[in-house]
Amino acid sequence: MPNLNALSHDRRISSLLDAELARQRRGVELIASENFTSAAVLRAMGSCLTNKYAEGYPGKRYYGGCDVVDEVENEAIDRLRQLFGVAFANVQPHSGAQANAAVFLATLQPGDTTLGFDLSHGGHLSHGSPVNYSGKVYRPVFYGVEPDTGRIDMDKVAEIAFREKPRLIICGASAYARDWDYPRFRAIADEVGALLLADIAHPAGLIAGGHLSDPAPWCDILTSTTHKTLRGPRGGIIMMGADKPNPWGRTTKKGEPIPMSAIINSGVFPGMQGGPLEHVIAAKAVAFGEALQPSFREYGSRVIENARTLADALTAKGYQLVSGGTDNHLMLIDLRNKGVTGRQAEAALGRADITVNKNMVPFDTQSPMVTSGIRIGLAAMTTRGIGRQECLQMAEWIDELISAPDDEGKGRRIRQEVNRFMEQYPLYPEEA
Ligand code: DSN
Repeated sequence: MPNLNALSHDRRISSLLDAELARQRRGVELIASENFTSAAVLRAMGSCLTNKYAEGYPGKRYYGGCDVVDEVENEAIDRLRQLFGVAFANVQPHSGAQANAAVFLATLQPGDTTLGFDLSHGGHLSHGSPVNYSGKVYRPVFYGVEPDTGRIDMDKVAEIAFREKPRLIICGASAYARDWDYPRFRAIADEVGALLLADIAHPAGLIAGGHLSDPAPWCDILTSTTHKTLRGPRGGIIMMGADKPNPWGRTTKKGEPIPMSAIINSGVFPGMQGGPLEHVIAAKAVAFGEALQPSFREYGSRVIENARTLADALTAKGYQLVSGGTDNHLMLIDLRNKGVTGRQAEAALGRADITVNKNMVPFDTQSPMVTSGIRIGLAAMTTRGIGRQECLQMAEWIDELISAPDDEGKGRRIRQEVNRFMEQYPLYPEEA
């Protein structure tokens, strides 16, 4: 654990780090995309590797002095390949959005059609949103969920794909509580001649633990973040189940086919990024090592159990969950029957140190800054050690606060209960 006292000469930043650590310790963290890393991951992040430039890849760098970081990066690659049982891994993307950008750059031409999950139904900005490069440079079309089921109808995906002829189909989301039908996506991609990308940023840790369907045998390329259910440092990765010659017939100067792995690597560097963050890559390696332990599989089971317990408890209190429940670590709650917006609910819960994010629900009539829903995830609280009883307690607090979103007295009272409760689940106890 990096010692925060080492920052004592910079009182301003030191006190802000202390304040953030205190906030993380005392609150109930239900943001579905967050988690708490181990102290070992933090230690690697705060290491001397941040001082090193290493543009290129292990053994082929544009800087001297890379012997050690080459070993670090190779170790991260090997562990990631083992974790997901894949042939190829690139651990350099700085984030999930940059991993996606590198794949788009490597596999598409400007103006090519992409087919992704609608952002307003739970998709991601980097899958073709008009405000993102992916919607400005390419021609995005979307599938979504059905109004009555809240689930993706694969026949509709097929219909859109046959009509629009995308070059790339993307499965994966930021706020979809259900597993994915990768074999059917594969069949559709094959029929229209598209590449298939699975963005597993949210469920990656649950896939690695064997709790959800494995996209690697079906999808050409996988992208992910490393900091959500995978519980590593903030960052991105790209993988392929198998390496193959590129499908466009691109060859080297000697006329040899260029493998997809080389095309994806060049999409990351020099395509999208300069120097890799080797301190983050070291922290990724530490996290992948942790995820290879049997305890990580048990953690994944508990995440899913906790999510189901909270989902059932909220449903019993009259909350409407999009798709009626969850298969993974998260749930999307449509608050329209409660007469409360997502923004109001986020603020009411925040006053009691329960952190969630407001979230659009499918067919939302509110703006993205207001929204009709909230998204809740259990990855972070499961890391802190909670189980079934604690999920039931959280359902009580959530319901009390959302039922009276302007009651500041109730917010103060529940905040005290939350803070006392969290004292039982210490975070980084070695840090003063
Ligand atoms: N911002 C992330 C999330 O919250 O799901 C996705 O990039």
